[in-house]
Amino acid sequence: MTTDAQSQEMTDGFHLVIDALKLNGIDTIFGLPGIPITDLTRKAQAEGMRVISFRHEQNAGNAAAIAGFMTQKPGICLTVSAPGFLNGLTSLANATTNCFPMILISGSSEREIVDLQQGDYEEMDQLAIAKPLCKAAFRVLHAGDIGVGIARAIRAAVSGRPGGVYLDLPAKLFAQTMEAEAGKKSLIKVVDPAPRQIPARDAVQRALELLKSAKRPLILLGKGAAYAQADADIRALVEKTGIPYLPMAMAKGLLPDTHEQSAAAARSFVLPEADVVILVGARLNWLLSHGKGKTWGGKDHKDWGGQKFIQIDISPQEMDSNVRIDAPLVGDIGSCVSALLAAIDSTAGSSWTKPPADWLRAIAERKNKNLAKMAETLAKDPTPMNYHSALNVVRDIIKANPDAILVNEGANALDFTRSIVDMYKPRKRLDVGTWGIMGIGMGYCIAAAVVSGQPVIAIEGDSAFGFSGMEVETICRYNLPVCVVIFNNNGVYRGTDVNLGGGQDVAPTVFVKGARYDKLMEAFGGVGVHATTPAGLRNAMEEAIRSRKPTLINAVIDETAGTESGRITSLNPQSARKK
Ligand code: FYN
Ligand code: ADP
Repeated sequence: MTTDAQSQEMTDGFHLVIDALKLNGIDTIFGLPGIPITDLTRKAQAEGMRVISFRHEQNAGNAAAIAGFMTQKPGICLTVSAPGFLNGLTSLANATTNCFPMILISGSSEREIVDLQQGDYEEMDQLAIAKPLCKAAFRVLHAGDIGVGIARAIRAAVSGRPGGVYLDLPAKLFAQTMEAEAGKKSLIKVVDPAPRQIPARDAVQRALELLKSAKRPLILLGKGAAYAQADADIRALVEKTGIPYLPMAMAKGLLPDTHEQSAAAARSFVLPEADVVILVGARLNWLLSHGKGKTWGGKDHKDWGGQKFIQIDISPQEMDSNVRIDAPLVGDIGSCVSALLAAIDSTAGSSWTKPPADWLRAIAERKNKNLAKMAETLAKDPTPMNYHSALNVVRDIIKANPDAILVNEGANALDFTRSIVDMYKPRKRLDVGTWGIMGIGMGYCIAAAVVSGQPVIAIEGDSAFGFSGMEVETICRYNLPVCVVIFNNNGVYRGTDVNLGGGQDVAPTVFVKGARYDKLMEAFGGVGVHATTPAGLRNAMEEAIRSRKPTLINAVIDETAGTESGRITSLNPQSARKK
């Protein structure tokens, strides 16, 4: 067998993988070359695919996952065997947890040696390890099966509830040759990879009846609603019914955050007060206090608040996962929302009764109070700069550039940005998601810029940035319009902790004081800015958007600003002993 299929009539594993991806409209690979997939990255580029090469596989995987979220096509991450595969695995698990479609393709070592545990180069039973962390996992042993393998991976990633898929490609496969004609015939162009799932008529009716009985209804939009790209129908549902809505973090902008029906600024008021809640692509997990407890008006942390739920979700098993779902509406969000709209039209015509005025008034009061309080805080200009005065700038920049994509991670840097920076368009806010994961920053930025061509702004805690910081080289290499703003307060949460043991080492949460992250960007030819005032930050961000040059702004924040774990302090156990 030759290692390089020169003959016109022959093809090989390398080309079949590329042809199968291209046949299915996949034009980008996020990865990191090395044994045994180096030639695959080269040949993919030669065949016209965009190959974005990273410095660490986890970042490539995060890029693939968020590309999947943004496009509804599985994002592809390509890695080498064992260690490269493991580095990519965190992002595969994170994609699965967040319901983002991605395919992790890893090269692997010789099966017969791996299975006998004879000590191969990068020996590992990757398929077995990947299985519990993803939606599906496949291995292809014969070139003639590559078409089926990739078709199965695509379907598994995007159909039903989207998620991560692992595809194991042993080194020997790539060099396998077969006749080009037979190879071509073996490929599959997947027809209707994510079939619509129409909700049952009686389920729609049940949801409608429950909705009609509501006195204090609320719509909760989650990132599943953002993923579904049913923007117009979701907006119509909100506006036609007049029901106040609350966006989860990555659903911000599905309707503009400035929409008068947004109850985001009255969150802790509407959750316990609502009587009927429509969940649209949002799970009742920890981010929603599991649908019960004090957040929802219950007496203690396990007590049901009395809400009735209509849940729109593609996964039937999601229903009743935490509390009773009175009206499950199972199907894809586009189909469910349009069915609900049609049912509203046919039963109520133009006479749909809007929610009671006292409910809307109470929300408006609470919301306006919070907005006024926020406006007051944002107007202050303290020295040193703090989260609020810095984010006031970011808020203006996003308002002036609503197509820009905002990537956000950290603890306080995440929580303050979420509530201060309004989003105006769908799928423009990309953040730490279901796990609250740190490290998605630069991977998400790179994919967002590559996929959309729009400017990307990352608001990063200084700790969060560290997980993917080396990818600023990647950002420079591909000359991407990414502006990274690091809120630098010298440590995890803040920079003021002391060593309780009294030794020479700084406390575990403290970093080098006065670090100049901007120099990191300059090292690779990008623009670095050291900003200590809102005016300096504003100038630098405006220039970054205008020039589209890779930019990193080291925004120096008061090192005492910020609280431990941000707004989720309650999840962080503290020792009862004093020392
Ligand atoms: C929201 N709020 C606002 C606005 N938007 N006030 C004024 N103006 C605007 N635009 C108010 C809102 O009503 C809340 O006040 C408060 O701001 C916070 O809003 P938020 O963020 O929506 O609510 P909350 O309670 O923080 O949400 C809970 C949560 C969230 C769990 C969904 O904290 C979250 O998504 N956390 C993710 C944390 C994470 O993953 N961290 C990474 C790991 S950090 P009140 O209504 O007065 O309460 C590792 O340490
Ligand atoms: P959030 O964190 O914003 O609350 P989650 O990730 O918890 O959002 O929930 C997203 C939900 O959306 C998941 O339960 C998932 O099954 C569902 N989902 C994703 N895509 C679709 C779709 N196209 N149609 C219906 N449901 C979807």
